[in-house]
Amino acid sequence: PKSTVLGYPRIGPRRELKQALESYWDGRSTRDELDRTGAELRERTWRRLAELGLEGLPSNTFSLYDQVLDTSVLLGAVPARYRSAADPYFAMARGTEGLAPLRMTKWFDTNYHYIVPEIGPETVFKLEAGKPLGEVREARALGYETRPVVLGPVTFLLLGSALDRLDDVLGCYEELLAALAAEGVAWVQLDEPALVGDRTPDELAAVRTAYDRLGALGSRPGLFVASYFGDLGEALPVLAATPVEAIGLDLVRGGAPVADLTGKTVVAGVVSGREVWRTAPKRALASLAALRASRVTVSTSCSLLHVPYDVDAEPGLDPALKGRLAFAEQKVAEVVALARAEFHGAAPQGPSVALPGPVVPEERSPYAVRAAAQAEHLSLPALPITTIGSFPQTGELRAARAAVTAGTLSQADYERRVEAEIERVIRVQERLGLDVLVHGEPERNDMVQYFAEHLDGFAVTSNGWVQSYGSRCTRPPILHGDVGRPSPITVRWAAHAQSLTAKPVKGMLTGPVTIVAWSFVRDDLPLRDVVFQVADAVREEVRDLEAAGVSIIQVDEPALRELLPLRRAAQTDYLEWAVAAYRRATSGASDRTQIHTHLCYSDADQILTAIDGLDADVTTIESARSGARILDTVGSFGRGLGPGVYDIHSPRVPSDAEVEELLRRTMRALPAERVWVNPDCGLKTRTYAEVEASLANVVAATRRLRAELTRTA
Ligand code: THG
Ligand code: ZN
Repeated sequence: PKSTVLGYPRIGPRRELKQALESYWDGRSTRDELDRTGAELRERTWRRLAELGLEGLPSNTFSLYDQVLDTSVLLGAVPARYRSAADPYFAMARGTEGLAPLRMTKWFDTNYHYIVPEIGPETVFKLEAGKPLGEVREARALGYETRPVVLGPVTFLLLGSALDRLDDVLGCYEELLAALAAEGVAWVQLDEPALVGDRTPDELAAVRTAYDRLGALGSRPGLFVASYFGDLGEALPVLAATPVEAIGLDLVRGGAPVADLTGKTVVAGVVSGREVWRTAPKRALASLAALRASRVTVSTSCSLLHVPYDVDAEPGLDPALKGRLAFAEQKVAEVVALARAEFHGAAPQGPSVALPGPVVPEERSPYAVRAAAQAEHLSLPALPITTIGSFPQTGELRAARAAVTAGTLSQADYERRVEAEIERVIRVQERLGLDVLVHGEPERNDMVQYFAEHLDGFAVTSNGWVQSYGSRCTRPPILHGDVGRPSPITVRWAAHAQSLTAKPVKGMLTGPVTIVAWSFVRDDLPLRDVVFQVADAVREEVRDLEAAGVSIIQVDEPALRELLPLRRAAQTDYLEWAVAAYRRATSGASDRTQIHTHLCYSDADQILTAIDGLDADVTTIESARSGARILDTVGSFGRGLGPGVYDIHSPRVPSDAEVEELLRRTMRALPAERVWVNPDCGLKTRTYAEVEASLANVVAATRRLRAELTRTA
C-alpha cells in the first residue's frame, strides 16, 4: 500500500468506550453490551479510514484497556492468581476486592500508561490468538482486508524485564504468524518502540535472533517491524540485515536512515502522531525524497492514539488556530495526500521571533538560612503533617462546572459553592489535627487544564480527549502562542482558605515542565524556551501568592521524569534546563516562604540528583505504594522530605500501626527534623469517608512518634 497509519484512537469520538467500560464495571451493563460497543467503534474506524482514502488499514489496534495487556493475554502471560477471577482481563488491569492489579507505568515518553507484563520463571507462554484473528475476520466481513498490529517480542520482553525468555516467546510468535498466514493475512505489523532507546549489544543480538527466526518461517505474512518515538540508531542496520520485508521509521523525531535499505519497504512516518500541528509539506516531501529504499509507504510517525479524533468537533476554537491544527482524521487525510503526491499542507510558518535566552535564575539563600527563617516564621511542630493538595472531587462540583458552561448556573453562584467546599476542606483538616492545610482544589478540573484556561497562549478543547489509561482521558491544552499571565489565577482561592484558619495554608501550583509535558506544544520554538515562558508565568503567581500572605507554596512537577529523553546522551542537557526552569519559577520567593514540591512516581531514585537540584525546601514523594524502596536512596537528601505514609490509589484505610511502622522506617533513613508526614499523592480520587479515616490514623501515629521525640530530646 502507498499509505497507512500505525494505529488509531479507540476511546471513541465521544468517549463511547469510556462510558461502556465504566457502565460494565459498575454492573450497569453486560459484557456483551461492552463488546458490542467495541465492535461498533472498530467498524466506525475502518469505515472512516477507508472513506478518507487510506490504503493499508490496521486491525488489532483497538483495545478494551491496553495493547500491552492484550499482548500478555495473547502470549498466555496471565499470572495464576487472576485466572479464577470473574473477568481475568479487567482483574489484571484494575484489581478486584482481594487482588491488587498489575503494575501500570508510562508508555515511553508519552502520557499514556500501560500495564506492565508480569513474567516469572513460572510463566508458561501459550498462544491465545483469538483477538487478532477475530479482528481480521470482523474487518473482512465488512469488506476490509487489514494488517493486524501486535507488540513485537523484543519490546514485550523488555517491558516485562524478561528478555531471557526470548526463545519461549518466539515459539508463540511463530505460531501466530502461521495462523495469520492460514487466515490469508498479507502483512503483520510488529511494534518495537523499545528499539529507539539505548540498547546493549545483547539486546541488539536478541533483535537479530528474533527477526532472523521469524523471517525464516515457511508460511507467514510479510513482516513489517514498526519503530517509533525516535531514531532506531544502531538497531537499524541490525534489523535491515534480517529478512523482514518492511521497516517503519519515525522521520519526525528521527533522522534519515543511514543504513542501506535496498530490498526493503520503508514505512515512512512523516506525519507526526504526537503533535497536533498540520504537517509542513516541504519537510515531509524532503524526508520522503531522501529515502533510498525499494518501496516507500507514507505513514504516521507512531500510532494516532496520542492525538484527539477530529478538529471539526471543536466549534469553539479560533478559526485561525483551527487552520493550523490536524487531529487524527486530518492526519489520515495528510498521509493520503502525501502518498498521492498532491500535498498542499500548511503554509510554512514565518521565522519565529527570537526570544531572549533563558535568564539565569536568581538564587535563593542557602537552605540553612532559609530553613531558619521559615522555622521562625511558621513555627511548625516536629514531623509536620500535610497532604499533597487535592481533596475528593464531588459530583456536585463537577456538575456545577458543567452548569456554568451550559449557562444554567451563574459564575457568582458557582464561586460561592467553591468557597463553601473550601471551608469544608479546611474544617475537616483542622478537626483531624493536620499542621499545614490545603484548600483542596475544588475549582480545578485538572491540574494542567485549569492553568491553561487562565494563561494567554493556550487554547483548550471541548472534545479533544486523549486516552491516559483504561477509561481515563485528558484534554491536553494547545500551547500555540507566547505564554503570559494576564491576572492572578489561584490567589483568591488560596487567600480565602487562609482567611478561614490560623494554621498555614499551602498555595498549590503546577510546575512549568508539567504544564508543557501535558499540553500539545508549538513547534516553532525550542521546547526549553517554551518551558521558560511558562516558568515566568508561574513565577508571577508565586510572587502574588506570597504578597497575599501565603507562606508555603507548593509547585508540583509530576511530569519531570516523563520528558526525560529516551537516549542517555540527551538526558543531562534536558535535566539541566528543566531544573533551571523550576528554579526560575520558584526563586522569586523570599527566604521565609517555604517552597514545596511533589513528584508522583516510584522510580524517583533514578533522577534524585535532579530532584535535589530543584532546591525545594520540602519534597513529598510516593513511597508507601512502592514498599518504601525510595528510603534506601534518600539518606543524602539535604532538605525536608515527605515519603508518603500510605497508598492513596486504593480505597483501603491504613491502620495507625501500619503508618507508624512506615514512619519509623523513614526516621531511620532521615534525621527527624527533615521528616514530613503525608500521603503518597493527592486525594482527588478518594471519598471523604476514606480520607478522614486514613488521615485520623496518620495523625494518631505521628503523635505517638512526636511524644517519643520529646522524651528523648
Ligand atoms: N492530569 C493530566 N495528565 C495526567 C494526570 C493528570 N497524566 C498522568 C496522571 N495524572 C494519570 N492520569 C490521569 C488522567 C486522567 C484522569 C486521572 C488520571 C481522569 N480524567 C477524567 C476522566 O477520564 O474521567 C477527566 C478529567 C477532566 O474532566 O479533565 O480522571 O492529573 N493532564
Ligand atoms: Zn502524586
